[in-house]
Amino acid sequence: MADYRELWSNLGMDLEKHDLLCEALPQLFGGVYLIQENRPEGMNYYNFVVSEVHGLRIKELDDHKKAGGKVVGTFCVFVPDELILAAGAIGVGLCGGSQFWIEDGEKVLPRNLCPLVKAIVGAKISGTCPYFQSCDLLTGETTCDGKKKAYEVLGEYAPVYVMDLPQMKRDKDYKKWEEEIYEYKAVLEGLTGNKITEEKLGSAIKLCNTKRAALQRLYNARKALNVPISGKDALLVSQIAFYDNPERFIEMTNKLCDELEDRIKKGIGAASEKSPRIMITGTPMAIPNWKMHHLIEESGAVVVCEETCTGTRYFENEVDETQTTMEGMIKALADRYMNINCACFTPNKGREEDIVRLAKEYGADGVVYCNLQFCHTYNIEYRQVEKALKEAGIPVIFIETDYSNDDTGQLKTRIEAFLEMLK
Ligand code: BJ8
Repeated sequence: MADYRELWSNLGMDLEKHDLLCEALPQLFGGVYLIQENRPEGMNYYNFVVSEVHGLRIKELDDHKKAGGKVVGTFCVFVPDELILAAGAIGVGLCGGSQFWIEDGEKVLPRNLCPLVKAIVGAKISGTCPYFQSCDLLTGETTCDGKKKAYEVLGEYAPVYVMDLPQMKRDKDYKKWEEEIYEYKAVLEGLTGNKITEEKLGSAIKLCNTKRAALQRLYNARKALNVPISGKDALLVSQIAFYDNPERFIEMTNKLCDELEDRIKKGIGAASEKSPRIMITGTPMAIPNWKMHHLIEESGAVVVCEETCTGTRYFENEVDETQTTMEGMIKALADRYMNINCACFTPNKGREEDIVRLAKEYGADGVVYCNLQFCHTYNIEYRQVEKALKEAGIPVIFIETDYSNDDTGQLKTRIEAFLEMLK
C-alpha cells in the first residue's frame, strides 16, 4: 500500500493505533484467503481492494470531498443507497466486523451488547477507521435497540441522522416508510446542496439494480453442482460491495461471473462435489468478519448461500424502474426496501419462507444459523426458523458467537459434528 499517512492525519486519525490495525489485517487475510487453492483469477481484484482498504478508496473519497462532494455513512441495508447517489454523494457501509474495535466500544457502551454495535462505536471513537473519518453525515435507523441507542452515543462524535423504520408491515407502515424516505431526501438535499430530480433518482435506481443483478449473478453461480467459488470468496465480494465505487464493482463482479460460469462449464470447482453444501442464515458479517465461513470451509464443507444482510437480503428484489414521477419512484423504493425480512420486524414470517426457499434453490444439505452474541431479535427468531426448516426436512444448527477467537476450538468441534451428521 502506498503512503497515506498525511491523508489519515488530515482526517484526524490516531496514527499509532491505526498502525496496529494495519499490521493485523494482512496476517488475518493471508491466513483465511490466500491459503485457498484454485481460486478464480477474478478474485485478484478483491484481494487488491482489501490490500488498499484504508488507502485507495479513502483517497477517492478525499478527492470527491475536495471537489465539493459529500460522503454519507450507513449501517443498515434499509437506508436507500439510491437517494445518496442521486444527491451526488458517496455512500459507504460502516458496519464493523473487527474485534480490534470492541475494546474502545466498551468504553462507552455496556459489554453485554452485540459486537457489531460495539465495533461501530469503537471504530469511530478510536479514530482508526478512515471511512468514519471521511463521513459528513452518518445515517442510522431504528432497527434493534442496540443500534438505535448507540446512535445517540455516536451523535456525540459526529453528525447523525436517524431514519425511523417501522417494525411491522401493515399498509400504514409502508406509507410511513415512504414519508421517511421523503424526509431523508430533504436531508440529503440540504447536506449536498443538490436537488434530487426524477432524472437523477431514475439513474441511481438503475445503477443500484445493476449492482444487485451482478450480485445475484454471483450467487446464481453458487447453485451449480461444482460450486465455482468458495463461500468466503463470495462473502468478500458482498462485503466489498458496501464501500467500493459502484460502477467499478459492477464491472469487476460481472467479469468474475464470466469466469465462474466458464468454470462451471469446464467442471472446475472450488470444492469437491462431495463436500456438504451449507447455507448460512442470521446476523450480518461485516468486513473483516470471516470467522464462520473459514471454520465451515476448513472443516471440508462449502458455503453456497448467505441469508444475511451481507448476502441475499442486500440484493434480492429490484426497485421498479418503470416509474417516472418522484411520487412513483419513492413509492417503488419504499416497496422494495420494506420487503427485506429483518428480524427487527414482527411478525417476520417472510424470513422463514425465504430461508426454506433459498436452502432449496441453492441445494443446501444443511443450514448454519449464525447469531451474533446478544442479538435478541435473531436469537428469538431461531425457534420459528428451526421449526420451518425441520418441516422442510433440512437440518439446522444454532451457533452464537462474537468477533473473538476464544470459542474457535469449541465451534470447530460442533461444526465438524454437524457436517458428520449431514454425511
Ligand atoms: S436489516 S440485520 S443490517 S438491522 S446483529 S446490530 S440487529 S443486535 S445488523 Fe441489521 Fe439492518 Fe436488520 Fe440487516 Fe442489532 Fe442484531 Fe447486532 Fe444487527
